[in-house]
Amino acid sequence: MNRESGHMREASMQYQGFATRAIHVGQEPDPLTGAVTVPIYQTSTYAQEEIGRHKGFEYARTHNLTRFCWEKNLAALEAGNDQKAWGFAFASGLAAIDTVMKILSAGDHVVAAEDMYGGTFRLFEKILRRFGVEFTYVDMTNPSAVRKALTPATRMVYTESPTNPMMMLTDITAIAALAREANAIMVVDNTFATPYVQQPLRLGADIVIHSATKYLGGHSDLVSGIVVTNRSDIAEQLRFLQNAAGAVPGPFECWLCLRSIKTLAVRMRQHQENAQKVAEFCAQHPAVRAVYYPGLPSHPQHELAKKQMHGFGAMISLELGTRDKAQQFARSVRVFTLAESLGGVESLVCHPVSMTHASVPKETRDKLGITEGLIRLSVGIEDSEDLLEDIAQALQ
Ligand code: P1T
Repeated sequence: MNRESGHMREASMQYQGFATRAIHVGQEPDPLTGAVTVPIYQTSTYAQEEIGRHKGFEYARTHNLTRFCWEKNLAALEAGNDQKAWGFAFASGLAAIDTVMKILSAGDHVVAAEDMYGGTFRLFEKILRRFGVEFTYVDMTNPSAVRKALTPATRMVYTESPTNPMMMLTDITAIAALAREANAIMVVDNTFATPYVQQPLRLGADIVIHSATKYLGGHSDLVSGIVVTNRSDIAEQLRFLQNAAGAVPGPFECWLCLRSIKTLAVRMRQHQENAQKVAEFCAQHPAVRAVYYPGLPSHPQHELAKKQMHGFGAMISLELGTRDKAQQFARSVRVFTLAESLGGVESLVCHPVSMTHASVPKETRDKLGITEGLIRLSVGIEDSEDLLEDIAQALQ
């Protein structure tokens, strides 16, 4: 019984399909009672038989079986059947990112995507820079810009794909090859895609990060994060850092994630079907100046999306022209809710400039197109007719 086996009994077979793995890996019935859901091990410590003799469980920051099951499950979804991988769960997406960055030391250099979640940028610039880590922000859609930014001190290349909020893609295979040449670790924040849509480790990345608060949790009722790597040397560092820095999630959050992951495949299919309809509807609407969605042929990286993604996700940004128009839209929607976050079953609308990307400098926002008129949609799994009708009346 340990974190490698994830649960008290190993599954005896390798599940081929994604949805089957999502439902069964790490979630085998409890051998003691037959419970088909993993128990919530709500304990901070474990009785030891005598000094130096215990069941492998000493203290819950280090050892918690509900968490181990969740970590094992997501590792299996990101890496597939043919690779060994290790998962590490955290108290939030940012706690996951913060812990991954603690692999670095003062003097190390990171090449990062210029378009990213504002909180990630804030962590890099306002905190990690003070500890002597250097960052260069580049257009990750352009491999030669990445190549130019690499220095002998570069130890990490960090990206999101699709990016938040402009839905730009990183050619993960190409950029991971550049990182490898430079002896740098390739990190992909896979929050917008989910492992159902994209598996960066299989494309050459070394580390995948998720804000599990989003699609993995899927119901807007938890805050959590998780990291997966297929490199044993990195897993060893992350295992040490997870315990030594201590930003672990509680067992209830892990249990909620285990509950939610069982429906990830069906949710993502519906999210994507709805998002494609919303994107196509908005693309032909005269009030919408631009639609940013990798599933539209007009997206500059549509071909790359078809190559490295299984579908196109369900995040869409719209340029409406002015703050007033964005405000009017946010006030008028009835099915969509104005809120930060994304990836829940309910549709949300967000105004990145004033909400998720307020900490990004104005000149960077202007360069990227994060304007006062930009709104971001997280398309939920309601009936698509209701979503289209809601958008139509709000754009009027
Ligand atoms: O909120 P937290 O669980 O800490 O996750 C941070 C985070 C990390 N990575 C990406 C790509 C994210 O989008 C986020 C959080 N994003 C939002 C809250 C948002 O509305 O964009």
